[in-house]
Amino acid sequence: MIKNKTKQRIGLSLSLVMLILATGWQFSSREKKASPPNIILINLDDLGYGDVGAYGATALKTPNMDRLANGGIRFTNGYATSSTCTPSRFALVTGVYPWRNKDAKILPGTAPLLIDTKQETIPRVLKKAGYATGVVGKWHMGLGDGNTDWNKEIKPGPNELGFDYSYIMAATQDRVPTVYIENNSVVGRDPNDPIQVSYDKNFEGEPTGKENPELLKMKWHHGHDQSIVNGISRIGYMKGGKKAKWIDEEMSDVFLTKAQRFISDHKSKPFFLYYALQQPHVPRTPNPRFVGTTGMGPRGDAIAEADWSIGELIKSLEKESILENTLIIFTSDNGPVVNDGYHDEAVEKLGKHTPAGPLRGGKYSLFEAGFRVPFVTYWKGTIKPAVSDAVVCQLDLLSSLAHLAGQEVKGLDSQNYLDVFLGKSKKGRNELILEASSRTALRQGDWVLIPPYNGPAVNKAVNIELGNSKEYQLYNVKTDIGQRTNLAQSQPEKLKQLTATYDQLLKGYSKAETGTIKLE
Ligand code: NG6
Ligand code: CA
Repeated sequence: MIKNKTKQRIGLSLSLVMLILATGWQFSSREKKASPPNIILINLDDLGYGDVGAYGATALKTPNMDRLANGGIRFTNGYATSSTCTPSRFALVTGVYPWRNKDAKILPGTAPLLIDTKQETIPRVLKKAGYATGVVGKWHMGLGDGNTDWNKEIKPGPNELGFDYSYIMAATQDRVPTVYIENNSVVGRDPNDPIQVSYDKNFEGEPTGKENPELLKMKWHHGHDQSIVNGISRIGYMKGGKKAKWIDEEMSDVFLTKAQRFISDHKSKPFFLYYALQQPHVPRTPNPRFVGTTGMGPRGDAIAEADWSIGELIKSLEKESILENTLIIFTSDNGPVVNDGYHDEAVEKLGKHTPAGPLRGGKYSLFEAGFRVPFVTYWKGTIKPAVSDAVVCQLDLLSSLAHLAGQEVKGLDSQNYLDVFLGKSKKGRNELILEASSRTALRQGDWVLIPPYNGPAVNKAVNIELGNSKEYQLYNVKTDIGQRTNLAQSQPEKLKQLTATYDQLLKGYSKAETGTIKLE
């Protein structure tokens, strides 16, 4: 009897425990589903459409970029909004077309913050959804109010735009100040060795690349002949901050470590990490571990280094068991350039490699290679591997990611294409305005219209066709990806149609308030 009762009791409590466990499990799995994924936005600097194995590169190996591209959706028509950095990044972060902001041009290191602190941004909208937000790497969207004292708090910056954490370089690797800035403050600043920065004139007694070529380990080709840091002359003048100056060859590891730290610090709640690698922008300074590994000189070696870093980042996610709960977006801010101002053997050792792949032009250009870039979405276990020909643009990440996190955004150029980014639809953008140094072009369907522009056909210093012509240019980029045949003469109806759309779009925009869109 007693035995039986005990048995019954044990049975009862066992089933209770199981019930609790079961409902508890159900609850937590439901919770898991309801909570949006981590998001990592990997943005390279000047990586070309043809620089990645999965996009056709054979002379250069990019196994980790390929892992993302082949295990996720590889977009063949993925665009940055612009063929240079600042406007491209401005549009990415704000969801506003860069040509609407007259200041969205390649910025010096002393430029004030380009984005209004009341502006909607990806980190801000994700923060509203409970995300921890961080940026590590290249910033190049201005900092401070224009009168920055680099020895004090540098405000406003990323932390005033919705990023909880920031570890950045102010502008580019080839521009002063050559220091890291963590949460608005120069890392390693020293009151006894204050930092001074100028883009107008040199500080007395400081050597420059122009006057002291004997101090250089990498010679400048055009521009880049001002202050010398680590044997490399830069754009702009800088004095002081000896302890704070970065060592170029360590930069990739520094950014990777900060990115990994951010991930491990925030693994238990959804996080958004904007990981903005500096490669393969000039000066190309791969760590000695990568020097000579590609046979292509520093440009190839820097890409190999970036690829390795991406692999390490994926490993961190695996180690924390969060890879399957993380959406990774991999892309580049603009197209490729081989010689961008230093003698670094990029031209001599290029061999058969084609950084732009089949596309015409490159960085700075209104032709496709300026802004059509590697573009991949990867989410292990959720996104089915595929190749998508849908037209997608970085401009639309803000709305799409907001949607993913259950947020709505209004009044921006950014549109919601989440289904396309997740591979549920192949219906991308029908119309997209593209920008190159304040000139604009239209992509509509399979067609590209480039209106007439004055200016040189080729930028001789970098050896890139800019897309300028006295004539209208019309290309079918589906049948003629290399933009070899201008159909403006032979397809007058198409030309008329695209010109009308282009005029209408731009007219619509000029009526709207230009520049920033303020939040209520
Ligand atoms: C150009 C620089 C180039 C690069 C570019 C910005 C010269 C001659 N050229 O002005 O080297 O720094 O600006 O690149 O100075 S971007 O990827 O940040 O847009
Ligand atoms: Ca760039």
